Amino acid sequence: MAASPLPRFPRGFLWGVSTSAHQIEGAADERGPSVWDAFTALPGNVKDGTTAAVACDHVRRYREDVALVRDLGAGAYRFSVSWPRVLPTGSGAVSERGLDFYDRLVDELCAAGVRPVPTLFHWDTPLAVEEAGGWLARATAERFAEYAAVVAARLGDRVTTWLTLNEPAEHTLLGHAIGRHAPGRQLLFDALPAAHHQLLGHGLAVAALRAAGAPEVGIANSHGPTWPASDAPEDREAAGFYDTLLNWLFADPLLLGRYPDAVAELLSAHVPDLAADLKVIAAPLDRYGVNYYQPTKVGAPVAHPTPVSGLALPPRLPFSLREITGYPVTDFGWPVVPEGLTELLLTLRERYGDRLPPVVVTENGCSCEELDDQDRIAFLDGHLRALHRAMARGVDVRGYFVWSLLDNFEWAEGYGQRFGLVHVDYATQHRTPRSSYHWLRSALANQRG
Ligand code: GBH
Repeated sequence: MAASPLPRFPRGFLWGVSTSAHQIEGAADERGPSVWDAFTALPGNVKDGTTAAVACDHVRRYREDVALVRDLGAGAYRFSVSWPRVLPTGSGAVSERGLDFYDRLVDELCAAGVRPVPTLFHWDTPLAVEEAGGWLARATAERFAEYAAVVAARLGDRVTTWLTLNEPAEHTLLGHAIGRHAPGRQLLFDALPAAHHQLLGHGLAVAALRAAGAPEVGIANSHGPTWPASDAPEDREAAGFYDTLLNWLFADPLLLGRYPDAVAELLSAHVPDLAADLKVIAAPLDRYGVNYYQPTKVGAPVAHPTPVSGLALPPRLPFSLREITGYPVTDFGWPVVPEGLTELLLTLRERYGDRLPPVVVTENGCSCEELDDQDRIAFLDGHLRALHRAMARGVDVRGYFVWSLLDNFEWAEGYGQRFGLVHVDYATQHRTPRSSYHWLRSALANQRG
């Protein structure tokens, strides 16, 4: 148990927990297929050979899950809407059954006094949209905005806070550049149009949400400090380039209305009118969501890259990942570096100044299997203190969401990594709150007291 109580966060600070549709919902036969259904069907793509066909059976058990959020004392619940559950082929015919599910979920949350915070896209592109080119095709951005309008028309009377995309950086890198995630493309730098079209889809969706009267709109981007492997110029240069791809490729267009130079050059060959698109992409936002897990150490390319934190990058890239040592690691092998969150938030504030909207940490958490998960308590305690330090130094942060409420389908890791405050026994679907759940509940009660 953490020794001293957490520092006090401002009144009105939004405390929440996060999940995503594909990772918890199950009921795959009640929606259209997504790229993840196709990807998990191929042997070798998911470590334990599992799929998310049932996952946490959340579509049937959502009432129990909302009760867990309520009893935790959280003020908000971030979930994602499955595009193929609402539009089985991505556009055209709406599934009333699918929309009804989110309608009931939102009602249940409101009745429990929990603010619903939907994310419109957490990586589960409808298969039909993928077959028409997926995020490599410009038309997907338009289909996405139409889908956003459908969801907003149904839920907009009760939802105040919307997020468009989850981590377009990871979806580009893992899904389109190196093929570790669905849709499994290995395009390296030719994946950049997928980044641009996600951003364009975001901008068009913001317009659709505004037209539907949405009061608060944001995005959830993955961020982490990039640490150069050494002071040698070649390591610094490699780290700077990686930093651009992970952190600034997505944030600069959103917040400054331009791409970093290195990226603009690579993209201009693929995009007819970059300047016009950037105007759409840079639509003002009310919240800037930050998903933080860890810093990354990066150096010059090496002949034989070794996997770091379970991630192996192909050899032809102009940088290589290096092991961060000297910190505790999670079950996943990721280093636990709370001060990286302070550093990151200060960097965002410095880079964007007043153009940075109020920040919400939309994901932070760790993989830890034990029911008495003291390591997760230490992780959350450390990161909340680090967050508070950034706030004390002037970063405007309005909320913090733990990833995740429940153990769930952890993408290419299958069910092997467990991020839940609540343990899920997949054989029985029994939910058991871990020690961290009880710890967080009393920390939140203290904040209110
Ligand atoms: C999030 O992605 C996702 O939004 C969520 O769905 C997922 O379940 C959760 O995190 C846990 O994984 O660069 O070698 O140091 C997080 C993206 C990608 C962040 C890998 C940490 C570490 C690998 N993560 N990265 S490395």
